[in-house]
Amino acid sequence: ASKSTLPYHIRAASHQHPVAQKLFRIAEQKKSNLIISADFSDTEPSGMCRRTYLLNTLSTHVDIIHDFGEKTVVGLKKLAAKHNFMIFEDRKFVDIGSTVQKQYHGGALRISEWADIVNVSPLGGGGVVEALEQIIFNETFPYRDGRAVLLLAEMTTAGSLATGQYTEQCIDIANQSGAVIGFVATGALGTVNPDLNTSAQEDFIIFTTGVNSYQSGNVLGQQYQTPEAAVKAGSDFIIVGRGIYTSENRVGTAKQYQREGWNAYEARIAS
Ligand code: 6AU
Repeated sequence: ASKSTLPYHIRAASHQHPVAQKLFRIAEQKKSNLIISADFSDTEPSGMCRRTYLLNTLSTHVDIIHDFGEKTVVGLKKLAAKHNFMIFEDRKFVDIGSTVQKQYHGGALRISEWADIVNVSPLGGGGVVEALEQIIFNETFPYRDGRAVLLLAEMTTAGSLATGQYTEQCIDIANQSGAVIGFVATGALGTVNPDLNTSAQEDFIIFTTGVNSYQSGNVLGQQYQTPEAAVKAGSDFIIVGRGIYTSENRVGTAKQYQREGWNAYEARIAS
């Protein structure tokens, strides 16, 4: 599978989607392709984002926040603006389009108001992406250029059914969409032209979970690879959860992942 050896700033300049451009720009500014998966269940977890200069994007699961409300929304948006990071709500929309529209826009979690990026499990086909696009590209929607979608093309869990033809069809769905900027996948999916030099060529971005420097798996089936292995395999942004937030020294550990991810990226673009 091919992977991009182009630097983020070139990809930022040639990408057509403003969310992708911003992701790449933040990466260059902070020298960080690290996404921290903040799987916390409180609105104010202690010390969550104290060193946000390390962070490209914050990945959230707001449906596990027991005191979710106005304070969470305002706090998240404020933090993201102040410290220049993006917010990826890892909601994994999987239902029929009409239900997903209600889950995304309005509802209890008001995801469309604050999440720059959301992801979709297109088990029911491409209609779910169309459903999100009807909201995002609606003339009355105030965040039109600031919202993007990822497709969950693979999963990191043992025995995942998202393989082979399923993954291929995710690529087809993405190619027909204006809102999809990339995939959650364990590595390159063969979608990136390594010699990308025309803005007409879609540059899908690979977001990789299951990243941990010290563990290879855990009891619930999660399977890990190191930041270096992930980036070498074509990951553009690494998503790290427990590897960072269960560490006694979260800031030091986040810094270490940031360095490992960035060094691997530099090695890849030099190759
Ligand atoms: O580093 P961890 O294992 O503590 O956390 C990984 C994070 C969790 C998962 O819900 C999420 O990544 N995830 C995803 C996403 C982001 O879509 C896909 C997947 O295949 N595996 C996975 O772990 O928040």
